[in-house]
Amino acid sequence: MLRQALEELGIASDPRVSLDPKGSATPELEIVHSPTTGQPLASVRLDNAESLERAIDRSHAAFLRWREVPAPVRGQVVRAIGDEFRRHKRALGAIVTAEVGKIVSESEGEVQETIDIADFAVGLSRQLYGLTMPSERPGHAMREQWLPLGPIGVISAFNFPNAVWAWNAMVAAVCGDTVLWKPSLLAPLTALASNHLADRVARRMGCEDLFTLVIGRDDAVGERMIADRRLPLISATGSCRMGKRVGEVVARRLGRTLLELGGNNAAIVHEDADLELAARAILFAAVGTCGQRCTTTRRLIVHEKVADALVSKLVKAYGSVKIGDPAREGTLVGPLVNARAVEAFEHAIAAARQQGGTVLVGGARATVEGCAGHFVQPTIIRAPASNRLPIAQDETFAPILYVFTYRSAEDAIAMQNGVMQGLSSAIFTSNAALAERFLSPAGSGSDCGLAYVNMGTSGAEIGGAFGGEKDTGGGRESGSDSWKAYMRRQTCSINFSGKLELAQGIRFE
Ligand code: UN1
Repeated sequence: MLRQALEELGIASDPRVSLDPKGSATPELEIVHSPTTGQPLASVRLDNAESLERAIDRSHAAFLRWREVPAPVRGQVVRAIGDEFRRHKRALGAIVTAEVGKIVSESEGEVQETIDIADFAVGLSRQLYGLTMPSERPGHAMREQWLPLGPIGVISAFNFPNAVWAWNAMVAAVCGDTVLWKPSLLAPLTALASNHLADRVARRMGCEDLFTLVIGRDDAVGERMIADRRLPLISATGSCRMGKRVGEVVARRLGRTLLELGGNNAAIVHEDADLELAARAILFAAVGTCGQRCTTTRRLIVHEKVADALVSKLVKAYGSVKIGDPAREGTLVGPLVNARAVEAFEHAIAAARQQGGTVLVGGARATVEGCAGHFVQPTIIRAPASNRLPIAQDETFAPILYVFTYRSAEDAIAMQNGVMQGLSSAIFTSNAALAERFLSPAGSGSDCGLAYVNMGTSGAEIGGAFGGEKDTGGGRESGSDSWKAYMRRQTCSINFSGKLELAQGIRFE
């Protein structure tokens, strides 16, 4: 299946890849393991300081050519790339499933995000609007324009190995930028396939090196990449720890960052909510992708009057989700990505128990016949009556849902905001006033970048700006006016009066 998909996408014969991996990882070689079987799938030859240097040079040279191409013409290249992803959606989805263990429908959903953002970027290519503003001087004009920025460094995580690159790459491309991509070492095959698809379309249309891939370790490649002044923007997705490092190094050279880091997302369920709808939404948001989305619901904050009713619905639903091979139809929960993720899952559960939490369902590894990979049981843990459960302050990338109860909506909002991260949030209520309170224009409601009403915390559409506040990093990717992060702004003033006049009425004669 994997070989077939890699062949369809033209990378089975890539000299960097061997589908018959032998030995173990070295500084120059990474072994990709299947999260489902634990077995090695492929080895991938890694980049080093010299090949990174050449890659940045190529990307920079390509930028100088690409920025001269009119934006709507750049859009035509992105349109063709989107069509290529449409054609190969299934094959690319199969690689995502094999490499990171997402169920097929979610893997294909992720490729769909790529197709959608390509469509969005095509439209955007004719809408990179600047403003005009009235000048205070007669015979003068003022306007603002948006200019290409440079080669953009993109660092992506394993959990959205295709779509997060595309959010950056498709938008950056219409903005006139080139993209240098360092993917997670847990998902290099998806990166090779995605970059190859985009690159071959662009090449066919006469545009070389718009999309460049560097696969490497943090010390050899990552650190050098973020320190390099030729990359004016580093857009990084991953842990808060990684983002703080990127932020620090890039700030030292006064570069720009776009950071999309951890989340610790809560769903508030009020006493008047439709509990059936809430349970279904929370099930997908907490258990989907085996809890490995940055938007996963990790905390349930439920009104004490409906807590038992909702929790028993959830416990029942958790008991019936099918855990198994993510490539099989009917599976809803695939494996965690690796053994370390299983350890983190177990550590969080042990800590929660020690802190007085009660495991209501799950709480252990899961066994799947014929698959020796990293399976765990989706888990619900009820916080003690005091609501004190310090482990719930951490983002554990696993399907663990902590349950807290509340009496007043104000307390619920304060609890939802009471973590370091600020990515996604949700409220379930049939009370329009409470929903509006949650979204208050004063900013006193949810403090997150994403706020949902009667929907789960995950599954954003590409049309909105995606990202969050506080330790989530503050960056915005994808739709709305996120494109402005990939361009530089210039304020232009033009004197057509034939006379020199200074602003602010200054006379200098
Ligand atoms: C991520 O987990 O890094 O909103 C991205 C969502 C997806 C993207 C998640 N559209 O869940």
